[in-house]
Amino acid sequence: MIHRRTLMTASSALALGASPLRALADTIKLPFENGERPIVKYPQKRPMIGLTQRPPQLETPFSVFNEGVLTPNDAFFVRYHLANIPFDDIDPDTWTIEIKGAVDKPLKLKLADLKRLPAIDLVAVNQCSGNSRGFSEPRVAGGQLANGAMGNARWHGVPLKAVLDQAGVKAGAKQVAYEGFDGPVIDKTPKFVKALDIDHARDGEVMIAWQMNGADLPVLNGFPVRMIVPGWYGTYWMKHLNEVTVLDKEYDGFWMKGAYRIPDTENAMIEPGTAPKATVPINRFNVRSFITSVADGTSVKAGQTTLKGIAFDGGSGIKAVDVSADDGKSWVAAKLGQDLGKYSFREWTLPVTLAAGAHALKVRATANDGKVQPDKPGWNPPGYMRNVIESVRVTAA
Ligand SMILES: Nc1nc2c(c(=O)[nH]1)N[C@H]1C(S)=C(S)[C@@H](COP(=O)(O)O)O[C@H]1N2
Ligand SMILES: [Mo]
Repeated sequence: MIHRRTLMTASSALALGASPLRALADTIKLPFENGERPIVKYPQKRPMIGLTQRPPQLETPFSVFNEGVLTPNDAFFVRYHLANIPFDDIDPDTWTIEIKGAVDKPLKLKLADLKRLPAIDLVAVNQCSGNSRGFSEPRVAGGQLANGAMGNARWHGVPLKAVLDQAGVKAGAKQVAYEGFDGPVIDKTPKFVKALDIDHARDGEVMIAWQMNGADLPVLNGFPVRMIVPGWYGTYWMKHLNEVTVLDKEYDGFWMKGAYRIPDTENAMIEPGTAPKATVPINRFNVRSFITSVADGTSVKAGQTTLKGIAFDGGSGIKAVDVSADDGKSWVAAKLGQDLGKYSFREWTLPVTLAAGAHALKVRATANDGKVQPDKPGWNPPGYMRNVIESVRVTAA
């Protein structure tokens, strides 16, 4: 019975997944040049900020992050690179993940095989490398995103390690490369393939997940299975995963060697407008925090109000969040909310008293590894890893 119901839900969602995007009458203006975006409605999604249509790319309206520390599935952002995504061909019953390359026993695992392995749950933030890119000064090429290309969910699946152990990784293995079923429209475009070092792939936390927040993955977020790489940028979180190849050398395909690279500097940033001397593949998140309870440029009631927001980093966990109600002159420690794990958004709250007039509110997180958000925005050519201390200007009346 349950199986049948799951199937019906999945297939109707898939049929819908192929239906064209519906643009609602509304638009939104993101706070940078050329920031006008349509509000669009996709299957399994609430109205979202439309970035591109082919492939579908959706940004989460920022107010969603004030609803709770887990981002609802229907509001979770969507990022794709390549436009050939045959949603109609996804059949969870026949879906197969091939494990091959430098292994003793190549495997073809069905979803049911995966689900027989001991499952784990882990709360983790998925954030696009280019989240907040639209704020880069000087401006850079790429999807002009505000702060909504991130989300936090409880992922359920099996450690990649369990699957690799079953296949038996050969001695001397260096990396695993993996891909999903979406592909380029033109053959010349390289398929989207990502790679992780073998030890990372076997750390017991990198996982193949089929559920987020207690439900099947939405089609646009990788149904029926995706890779979860806790603390690492979304580019590694392969959706619609169907192939894992163990390599005895470093993977040298375009999406590792030619894209998603950051300056090889202390903080991945360089002098604005210059080119990096050397680059490395993007990897762990830096530390960030946001005020979610009030939006920039809005009015609040004068007097006592409780500010609320979120903070996260690449896996050391949040040690402290400080808030300034006077544009950074003085700082007060906020109270941290429930700890859902070191890869999760951490809620913070702070009661403040705002006299009538204009205020610049700032929030600054410190991670357990000692890293703090910078006062001034860093810059790099792809606009990755922005983590400047955010400001929210409000008028109390
Ligand atoms: N199959 C597939 N997986 C993919 C991508 C893609 O283009 N195709 N994009 C990656 C990037 S860059 C990001 S930021 C995340 C976004 O995950 P989401 O769309 O579920 O939010 O998916 C990753 N996984
Ligand atoms: Mo991304």
